[in-house]
Amino acid sequence: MSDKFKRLVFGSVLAVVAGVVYWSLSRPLAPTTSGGSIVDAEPEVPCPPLANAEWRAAQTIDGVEIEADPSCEPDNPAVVAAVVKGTNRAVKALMDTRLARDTVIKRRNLDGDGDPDEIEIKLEVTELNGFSPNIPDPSLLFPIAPGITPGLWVFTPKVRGMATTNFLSNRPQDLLRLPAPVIRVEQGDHVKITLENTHYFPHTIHLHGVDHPFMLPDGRGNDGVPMVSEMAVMPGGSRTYEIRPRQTGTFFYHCHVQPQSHILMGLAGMIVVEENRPNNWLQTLNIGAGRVRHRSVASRETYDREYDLQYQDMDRELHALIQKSNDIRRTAKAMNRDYKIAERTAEYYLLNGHAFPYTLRDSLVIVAPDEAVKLRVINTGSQSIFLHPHGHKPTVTHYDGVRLSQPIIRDVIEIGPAQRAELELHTVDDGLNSYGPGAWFMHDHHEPGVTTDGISPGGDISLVVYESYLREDGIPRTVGDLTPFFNPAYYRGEIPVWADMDPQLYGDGAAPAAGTPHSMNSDEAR
Ligand SMILES: [Cu+2]
Repeated sequence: MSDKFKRLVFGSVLAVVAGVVYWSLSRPLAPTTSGGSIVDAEPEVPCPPLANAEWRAAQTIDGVEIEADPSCEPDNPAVVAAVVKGTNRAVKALMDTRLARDTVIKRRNLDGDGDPDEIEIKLEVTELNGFSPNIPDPSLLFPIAPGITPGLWVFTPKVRGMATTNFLSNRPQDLLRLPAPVIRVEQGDHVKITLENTHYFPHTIHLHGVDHPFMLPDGRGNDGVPMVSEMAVMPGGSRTYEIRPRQTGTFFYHCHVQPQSHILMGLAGMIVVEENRPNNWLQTLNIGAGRVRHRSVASRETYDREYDLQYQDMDRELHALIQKSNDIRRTAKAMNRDYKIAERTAEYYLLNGHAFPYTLRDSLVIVAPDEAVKLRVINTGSQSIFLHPHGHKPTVTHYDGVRLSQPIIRDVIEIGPAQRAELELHTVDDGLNSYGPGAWFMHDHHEPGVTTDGISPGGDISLVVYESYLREDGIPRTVGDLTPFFNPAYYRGEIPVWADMDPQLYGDGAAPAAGTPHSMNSDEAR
């Protein structure tokens, strides 16, 4: 290659790079509906067009069978495949994810039954909606509802590459979200869970309800309680917790450093110990909880579908503390000395990391008639929930991972902080288990739980929705239009309720601006 040609190529590359840099710096960061940018679009559409619509279909990736998920925001099936096979084995699927090569390592089959029993899991700590004085908006913007962005800490799977969706966006990539991933292991597995502390505060992992030794044979602490079993994992440090669980069930993992703030900030997730079965390749992580798309052998023996449901409540005041300063000494003081948890009031109520209406995108319980559906429910908040699925009376089979000697059938199930309930939802239309197909509300009957900062409908509202009541985009087919709630202005209290049903009676006197959503029944009123 001649020198002149090299200079020409180099000059052209330089010009293109300079052009891209100039374009990106001068370009206004226009709001978009997904993968978006600095500020939220308002109003939004209920289900932004899915870039990867094929993610919804049942499929087989790298030999891993993945169930269909017709919801608006299904999980990336390549992530499911990678965590089923192990990120050290699923080389092909791994390329379509941002998981690290060592996020879920699966090694030897110890009991000779066709599945790996040595499992290593690596978790990090991610701050969402954090703040830096150098940037006008939160970094890793994760709205829990339209326009609502409390500061959060969450256990996330170890990832590779950028934390954002792309270099123009401040939206986190899909694996970095609330809640912490559901962990699934098999009874008797040799499990190592490593916390790599990628955060500026000390943290630990306590495995609540899961059978684990207090100390490991080499003297390392294993209970996750700082100053008692071990010292906390400092920023940049790591610790490996080891379990060989003898009992099955639905359990809880959480940080035990300053738990009154760290658990509530989001460092809390579900861990499930599944029954040992031959060829039982488990979906080791369920990102964002919700539908389990590769279920255990035991689940497939008994149930038609399975969902993981994590409820939590949040005090706006606590979550704002990490958005006020970039000085970790000030933040530590504000959070651990000045904040009075006994005066706490929760304004936000979440199911699987989102409040209504975002729960409609990824946290519906989608069913069909005459099915048995397994629901694993955990409450990682600080108030009891009183879970009520309209149109159904589920059977409670387990509390805190222990099977009840006598199952209980109820239509309101109380679940206190840290407690777990396992439910069977039978969709047989017999007037007891189910009243028949529909798009049935499912919510916390403790009334604040259906609000977001006092505004209804919000909170942890979701639906038990039969497939025949689902639109093509995965949003429930309802009598009224739910679009008005996909708008930050609604949760700022700027939109009068019922105004479109009768603008004279309920409007604020101003003619609605073109394109402004008003109420549930906008189509009927016109
Ligand atoms: Cu912590």
